Amino acid sequence: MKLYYSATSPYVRKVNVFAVEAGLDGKIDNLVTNPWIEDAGLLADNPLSKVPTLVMDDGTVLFDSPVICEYLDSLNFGKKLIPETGMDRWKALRLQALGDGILDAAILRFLERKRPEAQQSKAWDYNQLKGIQRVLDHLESNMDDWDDGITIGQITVGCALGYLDFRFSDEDWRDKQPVLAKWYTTFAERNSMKMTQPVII
Ligand SMILES: N[C@@H](CCC(=O)N[C@@H](CS)C(=O)NCC(=O)O)C(=O)O
Repeated sequence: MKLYYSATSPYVRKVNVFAVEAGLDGKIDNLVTNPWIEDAGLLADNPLSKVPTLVMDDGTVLFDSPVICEYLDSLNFGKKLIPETGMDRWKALRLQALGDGILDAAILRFLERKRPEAQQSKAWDYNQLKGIQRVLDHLESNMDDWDDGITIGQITVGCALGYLDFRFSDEDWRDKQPVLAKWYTTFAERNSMKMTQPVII
């Protein structure tokens, strides 16, 4: 399998962490691309021109990290990372949605900061920040509801917190979320997280 890859994309990281946790380490070749600059190969495979985009061995293309992770879990012969039935499934998917929501807002903030300063909107940035803070507060108060093992939900939240540290290290979230911070310290020690640290190339 091939994965259109950017070393700073947290959604790509999510897929790569998921692959390692699913026992698929070494089964995916990362194909380095910059989705913000037209890449003919990526455009031909994904009209959205976004990473992650996965090309299966038979040439079938999948995109959007939740879809790619579903596929990877179908190849996972160990404990499923996306519970297949029951309330565990809905809780894991809901947690994934919260983690992806943090990422969507954080990416919007990052892109806003790249615009010429005169065009940046502080109010708009603040609105995204408030959304992230609301989700962090929610996570902090609801962690006793998390699955004991590892699921797509925890992987996504872990990658989201990693992205906040990577891009917004001046705004430490740990002060207000000590329980989440403690969880993340342990989670970040997993091999899958260490192997996929974001780097600016
Ligand atoms: N919902 C998508 C988000 C993917 C995404 O937004 N990726 C960014 C990089 S972090 C991208 O490729 N952006 C390029 C663009 O929007 O043109 C997922 O979960 O995979």
